[in-house]
Amino acid sequence: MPPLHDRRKIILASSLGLAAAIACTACSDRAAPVQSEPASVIPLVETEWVSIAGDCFQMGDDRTYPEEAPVHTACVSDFEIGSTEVTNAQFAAFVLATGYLTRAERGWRSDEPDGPGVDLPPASALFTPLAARPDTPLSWWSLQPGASWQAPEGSGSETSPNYPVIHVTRADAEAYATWAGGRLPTEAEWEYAARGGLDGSLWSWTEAEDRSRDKRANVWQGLFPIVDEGRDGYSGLAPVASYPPNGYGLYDIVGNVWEWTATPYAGSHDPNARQLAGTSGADPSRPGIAVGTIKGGSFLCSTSYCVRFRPAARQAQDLAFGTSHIGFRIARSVP
Ligand SMILES: [Ca+2]
Ligand SMILES: [Ca+2]
Repeated sequence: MPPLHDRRKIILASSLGLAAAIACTACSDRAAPVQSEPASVIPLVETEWVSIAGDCFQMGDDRTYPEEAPVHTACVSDFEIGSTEVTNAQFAAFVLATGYLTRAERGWRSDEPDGPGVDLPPASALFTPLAARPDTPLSWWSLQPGASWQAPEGSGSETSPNYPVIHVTRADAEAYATWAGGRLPTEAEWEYAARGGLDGSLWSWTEAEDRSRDKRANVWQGLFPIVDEGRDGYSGLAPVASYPPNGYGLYDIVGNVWEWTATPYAGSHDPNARQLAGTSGADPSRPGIAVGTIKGGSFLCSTSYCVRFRPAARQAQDLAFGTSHIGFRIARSVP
């Protein structure tokens, strides 16, 4: 079988139609971006599954942030996981088949369970570098009306088929996963897969490879959150599989977009924290908010602010909202 990069050049009639469909949902009367893109970025719509042999491993990290500790033994069964983050083209196939509307497209009513408790119009959280927002020096996140997976920066903005889908909640991701014949990975499955066979490593690559980090993952270079120098080739999102895979053949397992897992967030790996988290999750800094665990960091991760583009890194995310730097990949169990 040819490598993924070559297989992505295969123009499938179905993917071309879906790519054109998603392009048109975002740009209405403008030309579909896929029509002018080279064949190398024509997306595959089907999931490229990677088989992971189950094992026990050392999960977590005691060398970095406290929420990643303590290192402990975790075990996973055999499973399969998508080689890339779910793309807009893949998500478009789901939407076309089911008519699904994401939470960002629906907004919230104040009386809906598990919501923010107030009426909110369709919107999603959008990052804007401070250099572009001198009027709001203390915040680089805002709730952008009209922002969704189809219009990532708000009404009228455009996206591309081969970019990771963003502005999705965990429930949105779970709906896609179920339709695609899978589920979200657990945090343990995700972390084991992200390590790529490098048990105990700080990175999803070797220490030697870390010397060429700018070629390994899409993160932020420069002073966060002012200016992203883009020395890794991209300021902001990158098309999936733009960087080398890890040892298990997984692309962008760190960087590009954070990825939802099925695991409720706990403040650390301490058993007491896990028990406190229950099924709704618990973030000690925001008690009472239902939170899930996201993994892998994003294009916003920077050594000057947040070194979370590592397998052990983890973060809480409000289940009610997506953002412009969170996507997901799917997994499935092996019978
Ligand atoms: Ca980058
Ligand atoms: Ca990622």
